[in-house]
Amino acid sequence: MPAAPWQPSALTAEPLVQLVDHAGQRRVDDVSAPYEPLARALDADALRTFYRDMTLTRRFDEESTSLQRQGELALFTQSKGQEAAQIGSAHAMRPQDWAFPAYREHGVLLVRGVPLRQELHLFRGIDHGGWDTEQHRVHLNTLVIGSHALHATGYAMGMSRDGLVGTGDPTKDEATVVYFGDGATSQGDVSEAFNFAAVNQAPIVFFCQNNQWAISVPGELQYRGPLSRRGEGFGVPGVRVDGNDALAVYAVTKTALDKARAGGGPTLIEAVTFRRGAHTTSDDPTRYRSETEEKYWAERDPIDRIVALLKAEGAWSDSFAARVQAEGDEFADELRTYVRSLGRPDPMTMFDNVYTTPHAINEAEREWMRQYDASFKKGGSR
Ligand SMILES: Cc1ncc(C[n+]2csc(CCOP(=O)(O)OP(=O)(O)O)c2C)c(N)n1
Repeated sequence: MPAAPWQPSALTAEPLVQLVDHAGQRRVDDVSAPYEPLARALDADALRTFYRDMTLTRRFDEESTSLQRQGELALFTQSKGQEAAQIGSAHAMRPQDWAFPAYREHGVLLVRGVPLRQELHLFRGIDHGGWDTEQHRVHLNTLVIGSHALHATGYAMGMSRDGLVGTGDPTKDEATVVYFGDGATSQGDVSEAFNFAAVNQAPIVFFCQNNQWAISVPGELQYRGPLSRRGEGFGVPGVRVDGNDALAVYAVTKTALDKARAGGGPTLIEAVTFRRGAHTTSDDPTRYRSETEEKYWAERDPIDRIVALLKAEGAWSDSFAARVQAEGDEFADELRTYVRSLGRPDPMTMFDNVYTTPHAINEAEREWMRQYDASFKKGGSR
């Protein structure tokens, strides 16, 4: 008997908001209808900006991966395939909102104006990124899976206590978006965050990019019920959206953020997407996933989809594509030059900026490290 055709596990019968199909055609059904007007309100310029941002994010992936292969970075986490989820959701934010990323939200950082080259400090082992979090309203990356869901919830609760929620003034009301993966939902921290957020009606959007793999662990070994319903028992309503459809992601996130800022409490968004690259540059996905699966998702690539939409709607031109390409080339050149100029940091800098005021343990550790380092220099073996 021939084997049953491969089926993506994330594509269950669970309702999914989709406004543009993978051939770039607009569509609407009962589930997506409430979101359709928000996507229709995006004009051709806005859609071209989505394309530009997604393309630059992918370029960042490609260049950073090459830099890692050349020994300029210790590690890199690609966002290839997840650009629509990131660009669509980040464009739904207002300037005063806050984002709490995990470690592959390069597209979110780009939209928020964080210089992406600065994110590479982390992957080179220089510092934790070190961008001005207040200026961009983007927290530093978090590599401890799921922990930042609690930090973001606490931050959102602070927004409520500071009287920045439900005032009715769109320039004042604030909300928080926290990004995490499907694997993070298995962490207790994420469940605790759901509970705190619901009980306190915190202005927060939990944005889960279900890219179908937690390193080598597939969805079917991570959860039995749909992730979009994971918050319901805590009192956090959920929405499942096609994470490769930037328009649907934008509309769903904007709806959830507007509700949060107005005092309507948290929402969980499950953006169904696919990590097209490796988990990190240390991983080899060919060891655990099939070519059939990769091909299926390559045909649903988010950038190809928005190109098809722009072409179908007469919003595409070769000169526009060339401009974005030139911008990408310049960005990539600048990124390479910058990373190579960073050199190696003095190991002692790891003790700087740990505490705002002098701290006895920090000072003792600094002194131990200084002596340890000096011991190598004496023997001349370092
Ligand atoms: C608390 C904790 N446990 C384990 C790890 C090791 N780890 C790093 S990434 C990862 C998988 C995360 O998968 P997911 O949340 O789906 O995010 P993705 O990397 O797919 O975006 C794990 C288990 C970690 N960093 N932190």
